Amino acid sequence: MEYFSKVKKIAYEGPKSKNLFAYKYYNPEEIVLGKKMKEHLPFAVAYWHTMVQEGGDPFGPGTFQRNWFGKTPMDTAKNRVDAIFEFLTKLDVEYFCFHDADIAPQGGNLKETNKNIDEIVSLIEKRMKETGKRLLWNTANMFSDPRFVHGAASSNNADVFAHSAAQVKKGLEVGKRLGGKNYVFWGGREGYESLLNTDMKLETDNIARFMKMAVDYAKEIKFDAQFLIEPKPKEPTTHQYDFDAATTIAFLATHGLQKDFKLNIEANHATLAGHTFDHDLCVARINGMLGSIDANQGHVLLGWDTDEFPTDLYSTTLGVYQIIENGGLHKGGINFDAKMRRGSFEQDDLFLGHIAGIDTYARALKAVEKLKKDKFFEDIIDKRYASYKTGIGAKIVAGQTDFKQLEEYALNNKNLKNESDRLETLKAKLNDYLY
Ligand code: XLS
Ligand code: NI
Ligand code: NI
Repeated sequence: MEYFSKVKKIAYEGPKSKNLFAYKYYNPEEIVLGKKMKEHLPFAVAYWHTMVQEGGDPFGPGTFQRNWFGKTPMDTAKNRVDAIFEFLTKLDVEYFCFHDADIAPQGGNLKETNKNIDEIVSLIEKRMKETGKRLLWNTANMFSDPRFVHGAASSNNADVFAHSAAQVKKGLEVGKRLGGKNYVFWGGREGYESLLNTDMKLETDNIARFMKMAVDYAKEIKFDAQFLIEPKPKEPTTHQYDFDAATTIAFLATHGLQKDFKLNIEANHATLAGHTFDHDLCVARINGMLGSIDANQGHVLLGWDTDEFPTDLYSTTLGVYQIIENGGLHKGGINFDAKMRRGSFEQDDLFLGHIAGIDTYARALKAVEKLKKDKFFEDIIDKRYASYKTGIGAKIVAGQTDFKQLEEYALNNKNLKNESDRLETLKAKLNDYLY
């Protein structure tokens, strides 16, 4: 059956087009900064938001009209496979991402669950071959089921740790079978509510043990995906262990895991942590840890993970700038971890949300192209740090000086003078590039 029968393949029609179901800026084959747009921006659709969300909120049930519900959970799961591949094909997006729990329903026990997964994975594999679509990453949902009430790898209950290990083991096998490019850990309930009852050292050491076992198993089965950790500061727990990029990098370094992992940076998680999107991307990038992106945005007035489609050109442009400075995302991609607002309940709205996000990233890429051509940021940085190019500054950077020399320099220096940043002018100039 055709699930989106009213929608034809979304094509580039240019900025003047009035057709809602068309790209105005995303022109996949267009060359920007030496590469095709689609190579700069390897988009992915998130199974959980697009196929599974029903649009409920704490005050009311779901509103989303979807035509893939079947008689049994397995029927629905099978219909969803057909629906997502139709969606990817019509949207002209190459990648998708999923949690184990998104694709197949839980059985009465682990064995039955794995059987359900295998059955659905066979269907996915078939559709991937037919359509050429690819798996950007998969992950394990170790937060929804009540067994994860106290965490997964950080649970106080070793049986839950073991169950989680079995789940990730299966996830790695599935990732390998489907040729997944990355494997993601978002530490859903890996955090704590209160130190009154928490052994933080044991919990974080256990997470590290868990990660090591995952890396070892992937090697054993020759699954060469890039492992990614997705930082998030709060929600659901008060103190999430992977607070932000810096905290997560420190955790990986402490436990000797830095070379086995990179980060999946989500825009709304960065802002929840009190950072900008580009801040967390930059922290990851300068540490050689920028792996992939969960594209979305928070609402400026709401303090939680609202997972809106990214339409803010300002923050997206600064984000794309970091991708370009990173030399691209390599194995990573741009996954729309974004959902429709409850009021956008028609099934076609799923296209419109993705088109809005994709066009925003495309416009951002074009803005970055102009910024790079003008050496906008390069000139600012060059000028601002010029004192490190010559004289004492050059010596500091080359590691050719010490405190005694620096004291001597300071004692003789009659001319210490700072310059104004003129940040207001810079911000106003940046606006010229955005619209
Ligand atoms: C939740 C996370 C989640 C991860 C995948 O806030 O963003 O959706 O991306 O588990
Ligand atoms: Ni995410
Ligand atoms: Ni999120």
